[in-house]
Amino acid sequence: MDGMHADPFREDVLAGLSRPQKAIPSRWLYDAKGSSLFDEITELPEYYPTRTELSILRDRASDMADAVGPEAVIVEYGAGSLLKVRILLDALESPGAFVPVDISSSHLQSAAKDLKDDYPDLEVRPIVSDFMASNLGASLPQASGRTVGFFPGSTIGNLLDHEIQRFLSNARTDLGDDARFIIGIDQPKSPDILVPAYDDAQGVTAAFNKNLLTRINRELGGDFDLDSFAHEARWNEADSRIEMHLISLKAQTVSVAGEHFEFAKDESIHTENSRKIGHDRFAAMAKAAGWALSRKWMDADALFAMFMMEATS
Ligand code: AVI
Repeated sequence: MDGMHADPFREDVLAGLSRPQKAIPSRWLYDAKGSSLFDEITELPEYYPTRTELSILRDRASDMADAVGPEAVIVEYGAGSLLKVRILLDALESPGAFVPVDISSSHLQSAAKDLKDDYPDLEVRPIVSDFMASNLGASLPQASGRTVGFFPGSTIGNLLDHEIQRFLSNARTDLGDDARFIIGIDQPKSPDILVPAYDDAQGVTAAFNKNLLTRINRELGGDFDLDSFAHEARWNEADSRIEMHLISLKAQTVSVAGEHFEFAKDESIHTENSRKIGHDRFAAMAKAAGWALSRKWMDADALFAMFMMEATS
């Protein structure tokens, strides 16, 4: 065992391909190519979540701002382009500070600088951190307003149950007793809408999923033949989630980092869960972590929800 050279990607892939149901955590989908394919996904006609959440924000930002109150400190988890938070910031009464938290330092610094250029009077204090590993309490600026978490994008749906509980509990501790939290969550709906959203006609989501195999080939010396695997989006009704799989089109052996893995024809690698969490389920998760749901904003078709939580004592 060579602890000095631990490579979490290698470990996750080798362990994941050794399971009876082969599975690789979805965070590894996001190398540079995967991140740009995801940006393309958000513009697809079938992928409704991004544009629906933006429309909810635009329509309801002043209501959200009233619920937040003046001089608030906004803490955005897993901050990306910072496009969505601008809509909230524009509606807030004299926001106290903005704290974007993201694992990618270069991305975070440039997005924070662009934001600062447009909001010269706002204190912007980026924190480079995995939002899951957060212990941000001491780093947060003091202001006379509330501390408010902001987590748009339904990224919470890509986490496992225990990860959601850990994330919400950490946020409750970090944000403090008078905190609020605004979170965007995709809602359960017909598979006739869900499946095409994750298996679009142009094949962008298929390319996003298969890019994981390209990444394994490049970074871990794998020999996956991309034409021997197909993308599949599967609705799992019992767990209220879309699953992405890569299906082996034939019986084959693949090697990765010198290890060999057998695939039967039609056997899959499970690469992502995207859970659709409705009101009651999310209220129970929030309650277990010290939060109460206090508001909900949805689009007219109830495709997507933004919830507000309040810290409970
Ligand atoms: C980032 N996340 C919220 C996306 C989702 O919808 O679960 C990732 C994604 N996977 C396929 N398409 C989009």
